[in-house]
Amino acid sequence: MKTIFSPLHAGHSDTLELVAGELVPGFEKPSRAEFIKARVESERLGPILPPEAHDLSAAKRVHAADYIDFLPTVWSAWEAAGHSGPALPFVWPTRGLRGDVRPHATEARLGFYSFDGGAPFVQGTWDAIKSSYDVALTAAALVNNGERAAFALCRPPGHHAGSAFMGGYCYINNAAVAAQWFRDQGAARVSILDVDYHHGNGTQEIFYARGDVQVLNLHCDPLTEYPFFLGHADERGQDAGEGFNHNYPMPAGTTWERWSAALDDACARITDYGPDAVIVSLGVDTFEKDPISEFKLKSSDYPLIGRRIAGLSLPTLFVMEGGYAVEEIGINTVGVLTGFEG
Ligand code: SP5
Ligand code: ZN
Repeated sequence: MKTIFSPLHAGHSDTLELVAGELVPGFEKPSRAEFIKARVESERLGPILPPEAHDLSAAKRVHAADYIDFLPTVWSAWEAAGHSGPALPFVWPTRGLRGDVRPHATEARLGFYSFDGGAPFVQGTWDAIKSSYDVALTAAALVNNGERAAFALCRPPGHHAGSAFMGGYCYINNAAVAAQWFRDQGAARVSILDVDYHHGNGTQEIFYARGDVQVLNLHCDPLTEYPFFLGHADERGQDAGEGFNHNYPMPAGTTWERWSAALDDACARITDYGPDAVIVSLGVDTFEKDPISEFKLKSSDYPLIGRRIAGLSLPTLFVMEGGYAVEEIGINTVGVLTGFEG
């Protein structure tokens, strides 16, 4: 399997996030991608290739144009406003406030285009976002051109980003962009299987009223876990999308036995749906040693995930999402991919 990777991810570094009342170094850090790349090399998964540059038209097929146009402007506007540390929002247009008037101040626009304070900007952030998008589209093209599978080693991740909001370390929803791109290349139906520990709220929001992209999410119950405000089992899609969204919320402490039963059910639904391609939002923060998560999957479980997905016998694009146990992130991620290859 080919891997697409860009070194430009590394400019998105030295971020901060608010955890339990304290600003702490961001869990979503450059070493994540470097450990995965090193494991792709040591396991000889296949060639590692650079992305091709794309314009932003594919991003604007799933995101609002004004949102996408805002992203490259953030850092320079933040600096011009006299700040030097990471750009983070602190105020949001929640219920009872005006969400229809776009403010001028950058700190307010950050809140306008986000659902949390978990998507910081530093100097290299836009170039990293853009490279991650290019990585996803370049890997998607490999699959569209007949490869059985490809690995988009995206950083930053994407599945929390919705049509007009960032959050949870995510800015452009790489998996959603790729799904729409497959549709635009002629695929009739596409499935997105999100195995990240956190609910992929952005992906769900983007496709919620559509029947041409099936979305399946395995995650920790939002009653107790981030992103808290979406991801319940009764969210099944609406209008033309009714019945095409499937959530599998599971409790903290979930191990392979329960998690793999959900995976089996999701895979059976994919087979019933009959897509032309499947996109795996590949987070490995389900790992027992993940520093921000509460599931208990073991490194030996990850190849079994890949094996089960291979059993779908569908063209498959793996898109990197979360996973914060950096020492094992390469082992677990590449474990899925080598398990897929059998
Ligand atoms: C892509 C992805 O996995 N995004 C996850 C964003 C999670 N943001 C909330 C982090 C909360 C961290 N809580 C730390 C608890 C430490 N015990
Ligand atoms: Zn996650």
